Amino acid sequence: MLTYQTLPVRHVSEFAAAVRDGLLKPGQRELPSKYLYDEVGSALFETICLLPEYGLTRADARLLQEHATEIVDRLPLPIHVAELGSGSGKKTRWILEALSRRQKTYYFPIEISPSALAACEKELGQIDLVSIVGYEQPYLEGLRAVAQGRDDHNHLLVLFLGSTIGNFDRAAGEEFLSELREILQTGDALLLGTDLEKSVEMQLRAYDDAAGVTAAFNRNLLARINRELGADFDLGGFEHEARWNAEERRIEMHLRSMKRQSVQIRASNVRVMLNEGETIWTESSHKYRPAEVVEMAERTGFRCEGQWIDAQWPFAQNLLITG
Ligand code: AVJ
Repeated sequence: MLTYQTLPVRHVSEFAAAVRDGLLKPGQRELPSKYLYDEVGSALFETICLLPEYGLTRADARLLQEHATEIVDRLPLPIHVAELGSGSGKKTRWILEALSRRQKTYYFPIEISPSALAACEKELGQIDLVSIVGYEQPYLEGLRAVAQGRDDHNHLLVLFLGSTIGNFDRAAGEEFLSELREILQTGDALLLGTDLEKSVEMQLRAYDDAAGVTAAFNRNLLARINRELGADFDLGGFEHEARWNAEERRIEMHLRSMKRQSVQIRASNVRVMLNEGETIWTESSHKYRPAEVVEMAERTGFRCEGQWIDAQWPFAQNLLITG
């Protein structure tokens, strides 16, 4: 059974203001990456996960499939499971099945996209001994609601998979972990998926695939702004670019304006002039070193209880326990 704890519909104005601020930013213009994931963007991302160049999701799933029992064996029981960004829920199955062999399990996917929540229910709704309650909220708000609703003898396992943390820059990622820690109690756990550094060629190909799916995913952000904010971006006037920022150790996605052009965004009440060659920065994917994750955990009130690294695609599952 799935019940939605629905918030009032977020206003168009929040999106319009974020687009306005990002496009008017002096120096590098940018758009917040969270807006890449509308219904079309989420479907394109699901397709990215199938691409041979993008090994991240398969590595994430493989680690969970191979080590679910071992991971679950290190958890205090009974335990409820909350997931930040349920996605389609496919990878989560391995953890929920392993847990449900030991206990009746409650699973709380927290996700702002109603379509992703629905997909998750469809994927995971029929596992015996698992009850699903979806929270249609931002991550930490949803997690607070889950934490408040539990009784004291139940621990909480938070899943933050797929290297979603990589969207944050390092300082913000650490701040996020600290805030998350504050919501948890001693002995609660966080299973954190982190994509690891690999060869620059491999990383660039993962974000600039031959079939152009990632390019479509990136351009869809402009299409979405056109659709929802009454803008007139000429999508053909922008080129997808994946860039390795060696100093920050992250892949950046940009949209490069191929010509000098002006764009009007009606709901943002703004017109911007883009120079030929100028870019709009749309997403960052930070890459980590295994030891760095352990240190980050320790600085934010966790200890790393286990780290599993995929042999084919450098990616780590990190089991962090609150101290
Ligand atoms: C969903 C944020 C983990 O950074 O690899 C994939 C998003 N963007 N290809 C990532 C993404 C372009 C993905 N995350």
